[in-house]
Amino acid sequence: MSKIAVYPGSFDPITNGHIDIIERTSKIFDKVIVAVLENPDKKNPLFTLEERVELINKATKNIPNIEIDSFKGLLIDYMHKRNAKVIIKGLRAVSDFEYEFQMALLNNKLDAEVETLFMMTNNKYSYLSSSAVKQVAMYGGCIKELVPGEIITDILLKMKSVRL
Ligand code: COD
Repeated sequence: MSKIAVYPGSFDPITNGHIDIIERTSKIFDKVIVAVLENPDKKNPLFTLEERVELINKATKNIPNIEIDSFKGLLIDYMHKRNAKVIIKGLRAVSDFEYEFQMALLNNKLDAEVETLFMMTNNKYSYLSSSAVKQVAMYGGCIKELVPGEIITDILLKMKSVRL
C-alpha cells in the first residue's frame, strides 16, 4: 500500500520554510498532498485559494511525488476523502506546539486512525512565516532568502496591486 501524507496549511504565500518541510516529507512518504485550506480564522488572505495553489505549483516543480490540492471545512473530512492517514505539521516554536497539540488530539478524537506527525523546522527557517514575508514585502524589504525564487515576482506584483 502506498504511503500518503497530507501537509495542510494556508500557504499565503508558500515560503522556504514550507518548501523545506515538503522536501523532507517527500523523502519519507510515497506521495505528499499539499492541501491548501480556505482558513476562516485567517481573514483577508493576500492571495486567493487558486493563486496560492498556482504559486505552490510553480515552486515545487522539482519534487516528483507531490500533489497540490485545496479543501474547505474540516481536515479530517478531507483525510477521509483522500483515504489518507497521516497529517504533517511543521513546528517552529512552543507557540506552534500548543495550537498544533490541541488540533492533533482533536483530529485523533474524530478519527483514531489518523495520526499527526510533527516535523521540526529547519534551523535556517525557524523565524519564517507567511505573515513575515508579507510584512517585509509590504515595506519594500528583500524577500529573496525567504521564498522560492520562482514566486518572488508574483508576490511583489500582488503587493503593488493591493497598495494601489
Ligand atoms: N518551518 C516549519 N514549519 C512551518 C514554517 C517554518 N518556517 N512555517 C509554517 N510552518 C508550518 C506550520 O506550523 C503549519 O503546520 C504548516 O506549515 C502550514 O503553515 P501556514 O501558516 O501556511 O498554515 P496555517 O497555520 O494557517 O494552517 C493551519 C491549518 C490549515 C493546518 C489548520 O488550521 C487546520 O488544520 N485547519 C483545518 C480545519 C479543521 O479541521 N479544524 C478542526 C481542527 S481539529
